[in-house]
Amino acid sequence: MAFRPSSIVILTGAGISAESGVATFRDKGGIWSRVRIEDVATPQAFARDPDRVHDFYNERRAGLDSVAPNAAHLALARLEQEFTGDFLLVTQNIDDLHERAGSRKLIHMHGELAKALCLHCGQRNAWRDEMDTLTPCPTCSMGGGMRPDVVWFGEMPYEMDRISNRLQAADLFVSIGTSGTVYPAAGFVEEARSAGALTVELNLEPSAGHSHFHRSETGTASMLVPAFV
Ligand code: BJW
Repeated sequence: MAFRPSSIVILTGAGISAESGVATFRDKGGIWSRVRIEDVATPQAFARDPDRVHDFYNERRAGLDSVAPNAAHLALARLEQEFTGDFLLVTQNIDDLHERAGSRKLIHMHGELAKALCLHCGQRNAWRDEMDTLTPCPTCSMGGGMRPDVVWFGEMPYEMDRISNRLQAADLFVSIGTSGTVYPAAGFVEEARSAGALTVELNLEPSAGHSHFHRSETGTASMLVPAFV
């Protein structure tokens, strides 16, 4: 008899956007081979040299204008529309390609490039322009507190309670295009599996946690994801 899930959680990582032209982190030539995590992706780096961190994110934010969703993003948006059970897409990516493909039931657990967070008033605002240390907050007008609304190492990823609840209830968990090296996302497969979900990985190569998956398929996201959906 065919397996008919009633609650699906999908986790995506940088690999799903690679064929759209967005750089991954840990592949050959990836972002972490060009810049050091300690220089751009920790709260300490931002405190030490905010201009350096702003430059890094300004460049990546500007890059969003020249990329578009690929067949894998579009297939997940179609799955969300056509699936009648509970559906949640959790992405580690800070690009907006899932939204541009049509996904709506989506959590950006590592934040969003197209949002700014004010450290003075705590307000999040949509943000497409450059940002620097003097940029005033559109809400409280204070300067010196604006930062990209992204989750750096040592910071708590967003909406962990909601994600955990959905992992506990899921009967299908699918991980797409992630190396499985960054926690807590890397632990989702074990959480879903121990709660009874069928777990599937779709990635260019077996991830660090591939042995935790019931099924692991290797190939490009643009080939594997539409076929899987
Ligand atoms: C394809 C493909 C194609 C290619 N088709 N596939 C020891 C010391 C210090 C900290 C820790 C520690 N041990 C654990 C930690 C915690 C730490 C962590 O996990 N560190 C590890 C590195 C060890 N985690 C954290 O700090 C997190 N917070 C946390 O744990 O909070 C708890 C807490 C906080 C405070 C108090 C108490 C508790 C936060 C993690 C934040 C991660 N942030 C980043 C940057 C975000 C902003 C930005 O983008 O700049 O998020 S790092 C970076 O890695 C980014 C990504 O979302 C994340 C995951 O990367 P991803 O998506 O997997 O990309 P890659 O490049 O690694 O993999 C791509 C994959 O795709 C590859 O496998 C390819 O093969 C594949 N691929 N092309 C299909 N076409």
